[in-house]
Amino acid sequence: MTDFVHPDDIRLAFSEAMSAMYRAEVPLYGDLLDIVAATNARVLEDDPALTARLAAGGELDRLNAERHGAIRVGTAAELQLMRRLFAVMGMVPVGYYDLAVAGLPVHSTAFRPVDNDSLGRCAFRVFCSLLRLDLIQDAGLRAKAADILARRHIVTDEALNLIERFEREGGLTTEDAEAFVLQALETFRWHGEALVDHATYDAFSRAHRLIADIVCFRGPHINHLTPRALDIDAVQAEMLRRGIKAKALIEGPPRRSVPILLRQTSFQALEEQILFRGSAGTVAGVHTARFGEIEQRGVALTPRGRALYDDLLTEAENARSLGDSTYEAKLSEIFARFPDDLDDIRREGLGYFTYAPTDKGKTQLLAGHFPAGSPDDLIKDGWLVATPITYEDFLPVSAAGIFRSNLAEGNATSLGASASQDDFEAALGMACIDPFGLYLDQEQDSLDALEAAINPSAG
Ligand code: OOG
Ligand code: NI
Repeated sequence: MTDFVHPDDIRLAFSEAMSAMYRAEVPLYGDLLDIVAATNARVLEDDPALTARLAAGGELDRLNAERHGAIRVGTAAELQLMRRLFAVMGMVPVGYYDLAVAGLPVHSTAFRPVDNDSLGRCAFRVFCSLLRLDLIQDAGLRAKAADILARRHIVTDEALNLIERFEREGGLTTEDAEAFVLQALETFRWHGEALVDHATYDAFSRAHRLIADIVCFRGPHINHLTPRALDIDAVQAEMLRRGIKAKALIEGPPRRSVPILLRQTSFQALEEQILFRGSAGTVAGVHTARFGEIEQRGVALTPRGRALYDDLLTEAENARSLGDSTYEAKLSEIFARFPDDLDDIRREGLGYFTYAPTDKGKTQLLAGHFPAGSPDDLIKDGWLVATPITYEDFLPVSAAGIFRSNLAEGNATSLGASASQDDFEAALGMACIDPFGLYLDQEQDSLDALEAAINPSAG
């Protein structure tokens, strides 16, 4: 049998290559990485409990290479190409995010590894949005967009060959995997020349700046790459100290002692020189698409926890227009109703956890005398330890805030379109995996493993 490279290793190599490429394209990103690495090292030193929890969840080693990127594609065919390209790296579509409610003519998924070992190898994710052509009002513009998109090739011929080989043979050799990484990179590279003339760009831009960004270029340039910070407030303070223009507002839940879900903040998009096509050569202009972002991840919430989060966030939403500091104060006040203690979160069924015997419990297990009892009692008596599962996905309201701040858009006005997960999945060529199911499986697997260790004969 041929020796294939593990998809986790291809993803790791690709993630590093993307990071190096983006660092060369956007120097601010290099500063971000440095600040996050220094802050994370300090947080780990100051917080042994957090360090132990991250180690227990297999997250300590992955941290420095952990990041997510975002791309935007124009058609079903392009989305399917992305699905196939990311599959080579063990990344599958998880979650469906409707952004039309927030006034953005796209809907999205995130390609990511799903099992914990793979996440531990390399937690690289790509948030991928698909343009909803049906939301372009003007029929002429709609047709023009479709025409431009139908003619472009966002994946190189060699990348396509390698994707097909992967699908046919079930893997890639070392040589092919290396070639694949280099070829895949081409899809996400920045191109300073637009596919269209300035007038066409302006027309799309007037319809929606996002449409111009998606339709007028050679392909889905990576628009940000986000490192994971362990203390987003500390990173943000350091950015401001260095004179980097951070967005004042952090999207997501407020600062708490137990971080939940995801907190994110982004930095002003770059204004970049673009060459547009002209009747006599090229014409210079500018475009803004790429920006910086950092994030902090917390406990994955159950549907019950998520419903509470959504309710509280909706309640705070009215305060958004009152300015950032009023909003932040209001958000903290409202979120006081969300338990801020790991045991409470677990006991109230708001978050997902894995369960494992403590050292004392392991000794009992080996001796065949593990005490009977509910997980809660066993935890209280020191036989069992619960480790929170980290949220590996995204949040639609936060994503909308990130999109908007970088499009220089004002407040959200819903496009009045219905969420269309069925259409998205038809375009993708498969269903988006339900993230709640993944977290639940992980929790259940840990309980099953415990049960099997307690009753080895029962299996
Ligand atoms: C994607 C914005 C969403 C996030 O972290 O929520 C996102 C985009 O601007 O294309 O990346
Ligand atoms: Ni992002």
